[in-house]
Amino acid sequence: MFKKKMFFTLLLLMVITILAACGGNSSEGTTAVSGPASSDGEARTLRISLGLNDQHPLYKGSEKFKEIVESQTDSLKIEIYHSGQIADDRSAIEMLQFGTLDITIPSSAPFVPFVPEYGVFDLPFTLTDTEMVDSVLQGEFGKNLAAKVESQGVVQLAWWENGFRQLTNNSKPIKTLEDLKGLKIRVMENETHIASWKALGANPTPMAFTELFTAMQQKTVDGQENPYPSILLEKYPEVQKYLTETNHVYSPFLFLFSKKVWDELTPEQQEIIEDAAIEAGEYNRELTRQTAEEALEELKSQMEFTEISDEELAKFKEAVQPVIDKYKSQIGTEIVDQYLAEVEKYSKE
Ligand code: KDG
Repeated sequence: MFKKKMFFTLLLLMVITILAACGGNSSEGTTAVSGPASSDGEARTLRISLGLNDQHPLYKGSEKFKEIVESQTDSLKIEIYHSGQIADDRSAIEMLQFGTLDITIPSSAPFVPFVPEYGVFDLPFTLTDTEMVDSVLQGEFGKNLAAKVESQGVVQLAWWENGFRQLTNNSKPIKTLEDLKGLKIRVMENETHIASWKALGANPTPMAFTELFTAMQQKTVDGQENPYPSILLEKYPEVQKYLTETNHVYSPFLFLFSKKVWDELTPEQQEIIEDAAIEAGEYNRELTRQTAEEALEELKSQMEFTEISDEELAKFKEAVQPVIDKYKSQIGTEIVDQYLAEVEKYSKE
């Protein structure tokens, strides 16, 4: 009898040990990449996932964020993973929701399936210059919008900048709406972007950013659209001949933090991180704008550059107006009206 009891006790102990050992790997099946809570005085490691490479102002801004945080506390360490090493934008956002990743800074477009109101930024030809961008995003509108995301298991700490998006392709110079007919263009995984390029006569293919360069190299697509810094620093002239200035959409970057991880931090740690995200965001925006100007000059020497005349641009805007009307309700009529009012207000100033 005693031997039997001993046997079962030992068995129980073994099961508990095995279960404890498995606890480290996240139940969601993804490898836990969020740093352990620091109970033993060890610094907690926070990992940032980025889609762009380490030459981009997004990475430079993240380095600034790391520098500020680590200069203010020994309790936090920041590790930056660029070029989609950990995940593409959508998967990275999902990992934040699970708490298996701490920070990601995607464009707003891949975030729309999570919070539809962010679709306001996908409405073409609304934001037209960086001063307008700052007055809309750094003002009440931006603050109120960012406050809507916590229900999705993330916290938005700041607005960083991707920039005004431009068109590249490998087939022909684009000067007119007619030139876009049938052009196979990679777009972000976002319904409004797909509908906009269809309305312009092109043939849009939604795809994760991490797959884009290969798709152009293998001619799965003819072209793509991104801001000048990404076009230059991700080396698109190696696989694209033609560059067209369209400024068709402004893409903000969202500094997103896992709500699960956020709630585990101390109020002091939260304050340091939030202030650093805002300060590094200012640095990122300035650097991105400077880089955009320099990149355009460099790209003009590497690609055939064309611009769209005001007359043709009016045709572009007319062609996408039905898309704005159609997606207004899907994004949310109230938030779209507020957004367009902010844009209008600025245009009148
Ligand atoms: O992480 C950065 C990417 O989110 C960003 O570059 C996405 O603009 C983007 C695109 O074209 O997918």
